[in-house]
Amino acid sequence: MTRAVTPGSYDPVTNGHLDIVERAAKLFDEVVVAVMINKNKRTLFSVEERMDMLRDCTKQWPNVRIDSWHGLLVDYCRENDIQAIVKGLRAVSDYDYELQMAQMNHQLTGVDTLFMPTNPLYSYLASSLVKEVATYGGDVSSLLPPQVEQRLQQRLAETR
Ligand code: COD
Repeated sequence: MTRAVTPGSYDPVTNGHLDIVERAAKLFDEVVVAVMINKNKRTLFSVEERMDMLRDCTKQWPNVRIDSWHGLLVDYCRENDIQAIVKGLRAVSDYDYELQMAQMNHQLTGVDTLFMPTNPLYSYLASSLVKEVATYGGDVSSLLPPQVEQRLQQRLAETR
């Protein structure tokens, strides 16, 4: 069985993330979307909330499942028999850091990283930008699934 992971913070999941997950799900028998827990990073949504949204947005793909992990991604891959890490590349600016991580991860355990060019529709899209635009009342409805946008607007209203 071929198995890949698409790791990220997913705070919250965007249409850019989902495009990569959908395409990965066509290439691998199973794709695990792993919410990576970084205690030093402040997030708008809890891990459970981010996983909930991901479950809801990926339920149409039967070979996709959602998980979370605290620690090194390579350890997650080893423990879960995952052969590949799939990452979306938006721009050259992503490449330097992603290449460095891919090489480090390969050096640590031999796991390979596959880069997928982003769909040009989403090449400017990042969770952090979506949150910033939404905070100041900008329209983000085309960037997120509707149920995620609703939860984002709710959360921002609670924190105002
Ligand atoms: N189009 C296409 N792909 C996209 C888009 C978009 N618009 N937006 C995001 N993506 C993809 C990218 O591949 C990105 O890497 C991934 O989705 C996740 O994005 P985010 O923003 O949710 O998550 P990040 O960038 O905060 O995630 C970084 C990781 C958590 C993956 C990374 O830090 C990690 O692997 N940490 C685990 C600890 C570890 O092993 N550290 C050592 C690394 S060598």
